[in-house]
Formats: sequence, C-alpha cells, structure tokens
Amino acid sequence: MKDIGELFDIRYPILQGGMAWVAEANLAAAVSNGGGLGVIAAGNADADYVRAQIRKARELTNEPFGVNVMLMNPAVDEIMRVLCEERVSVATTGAGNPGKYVQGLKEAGVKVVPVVSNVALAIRLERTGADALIAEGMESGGHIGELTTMALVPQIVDAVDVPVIAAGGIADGRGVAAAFMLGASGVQLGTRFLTATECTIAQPYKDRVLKAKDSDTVVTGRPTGHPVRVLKNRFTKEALALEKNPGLSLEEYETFLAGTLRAAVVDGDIEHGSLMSGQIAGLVKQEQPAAEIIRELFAGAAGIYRERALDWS
Ligand code: TUI
Repeated sequence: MKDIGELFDIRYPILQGGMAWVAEANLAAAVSNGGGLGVIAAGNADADYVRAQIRKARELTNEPFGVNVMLMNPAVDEIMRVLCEERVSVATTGAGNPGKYVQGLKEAGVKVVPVVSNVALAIRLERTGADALIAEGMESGGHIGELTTMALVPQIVDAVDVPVIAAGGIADGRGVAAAFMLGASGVQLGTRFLTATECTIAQPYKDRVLKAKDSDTVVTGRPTGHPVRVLKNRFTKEALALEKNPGLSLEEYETFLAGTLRAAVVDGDIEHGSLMSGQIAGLVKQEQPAAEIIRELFAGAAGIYRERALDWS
C-alpha cells in the first residue's frame, strides 16, 4: 500500500484537519510532535497571519507540518506564495479546486494534498499533480460535500493511483481500521482534535463537543451553496428558520452568518456561535493530549486487525 508515513516523513499515517480559527500553531505542533502531521489552518486569515503561524510552529516542533488553505479566502494567492517561500512540507486545500496552484507549490517542494468530495475532482487533481488526496465525507464538520465517507473513499481509491486519506466520521481506532479497510492509506481527523489539550479554542466549545450526542449536528448554509455542519444551538435554530423564509436575500443571510465561527472559537459563545463539528462528536468523551489521542487511535486499530480474523469461507 502507498505509504503516507513515508510521503510526509511522519510516524503515524494521520493528518489533523485544517479547522479555520481552531488549527493554529499550538495544536499543529502538538500533533506533529505526537507523530502525525499537524496542520495550521489559514481559514479566512491574511498571509501575514499564516507566515507568523508557520514560524511559531517551527519554534514548537522540528517535525514536518502542513498548512490548510481555504480556497474561498480572498488572500489565497498571497497565502500560496507564503507557503512556497516558507517551504512548508505540505499544503492541504479545501472548499474549492486548487488546480492552478499545484505546479507552483510542487516546484517549491511543497506537497499538495487537496480535499475532494467527489470522484470527478479527484481524477482532475491527480492529473494536475496532487501528491495525495483527502476524501472527505459529509459526516465531517464544517463545509461538506454530498457523499458519505463509506461511499466516497472506496470510489476515489478505485479512481486514482495517488494515496487517499479518509476523513469524516473517524474518531477512534475502529474508524481508523475501517478507513484502511476501504482502501485508504491514511486518515484525517478534526473533531477528535477539537478537544485535544493543546487545542486553544474556548472551553465552552470543547465542553459542548464532549457533551454532544449522535444526532446533535445539523447542516446550515445550504442557500449560500456552502453547506456547513455544526452543533445544534440557538444560532442553528435561527439559521434554519431564516433558510425557510422565501423572502430571504443571500446578502442578509451572509450578514447573519458573518463572524459566527469566531464567536464560537474565540469568545466561547455556544449560543450564537457556529460550533463546527462532525457527526462523530458523540464518540469524543475526554480532553486528552494530541500525542495520546494518536497513540490510542493506532493502538486501537492495530488491536482490531489482530483480533478480528473474520472467516466467511
Ligand atoms: O473545507 C472544508 N471544510 C471547511 S472550510 C470552512 S470555512 C467556511 N466557512 C463558512 C462557509 C464555508 C466555508 C469550514 N469548514 N473541508 C474540505 C472540503 N472541501 N469539503 C468540501 C470541499 C470542496 C468543495 C468544493 C472541495 C472542492 C470543491 O470544488 C468545487 C470545484 O470548484 O470543483
């Protein structure tokens, strides 16, 4: 099998999701020090912020790490330049097609790993030169596609030759083992790292994830064309009510959404904030250091491989 550990020069084949506002240098360095690939999220920030975070992460770890570029960010050209100048190990991308940036990044020695949510884009980006792909199912938190991880991962694995990293709905060793059974060469987790000790989000947000049940997430933002999975609260009740209003203008709705992620992450406003989280939050029960999370995930997966010798012959 294609080896993600070798590709990224990391011990365990795991990436931390590039969660906007959440995934800053502190969390990324902790994941990289734990043997995974930590990822700094550019989110909607400017290029100076991204450069400062890269330099901060370099002070906190000697291990490789990545930067996630959210392609709807208006500063995306400048951020891509920073990634090349700083010779970051890996660029992951989300919320769009990174095609026009792939060659430039690769020439600068940056490995390019786009998130894809369908087979057509996976095939296009492999041809463009992507080093690996993240197949992200709609169980994920934040901006999502249409397909589930279970359906998406094997179809992308069959369609491309580059390694495929599974994301969406994975939070323990069972999920990791399942992803590999579907043909993935690695996993990316976001929600589980939201409650890492080193994750600097406001405590009420962490506590809400730790208390979440299976059916506590909903999808908001459909009228904008960018559906976003979040934990239910007063904000989602109001958002979904607005979405049903036929008189709603897109501008009005976008004004309503503006700043709600920051409110959750920075201010800990769990009523009016957008608490992005995957469906698997119900499985996340304790705050733990990132390195411990990673060890537990792979010890769990390895145990399943040893114990479950299924025989239907
Ligand atoms: O990007 C994510 N998750 C995100 S981004 C984000 S910030 C945001 N906030 C509010 C509204 C929208 C975004 C929060 N969470 N995950 C990766 C991902 N990428 N999921 C889906 C996609 C995607 C969507 C369309 C990838 C490619 C794509 O291509 C469209 C095209 O141009 O072909």
